[in-house]
Amino acid sequence: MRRHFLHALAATLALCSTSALQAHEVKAGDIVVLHPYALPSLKGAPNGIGFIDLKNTGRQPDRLLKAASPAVGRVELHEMKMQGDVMQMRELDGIAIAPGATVRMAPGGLHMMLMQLARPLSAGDKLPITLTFERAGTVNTELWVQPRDEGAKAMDAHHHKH
Ligand SMILES: [Cu+2]
Repeated sequence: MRRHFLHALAATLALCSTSALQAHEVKAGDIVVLHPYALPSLKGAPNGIGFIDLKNTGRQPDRLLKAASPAVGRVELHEMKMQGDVMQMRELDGIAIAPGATVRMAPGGLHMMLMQLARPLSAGDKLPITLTFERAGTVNTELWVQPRDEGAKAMDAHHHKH
């Protein structure tokens, strides 16, 4: 029994250190930017795709106005939605974050389109990115390039272990 317990503990510790390595966060005023990441780019693809979660810990609504990175031509805020049977992507002029709310970007939903990559994105790369909020101002962070599964695992570990 004791042996099993130790195994479980070791597994938990391994998960936690994994999430610490793969998830990071940064604060701008009342906004917490959680685990910014990007997917490795597909071979020959001109564009990449990145994700962040935005938590508003304040009492005022805020809005992500734009994102920019020196590593790409420009960053667009996009939303994917099913229109009937067709998945459609449209550019947003901002993303509202209500007080107390967490806005999650994810494959198939809100995302940042990294247009005109200077070079392909490979797992392990870190892409500097600057986010500008209406109230919280500007904050710099990095998109960590990792395959989708690792990103999801890191998020699960983060959300379930704390
Ligand atoms: Cu897009």
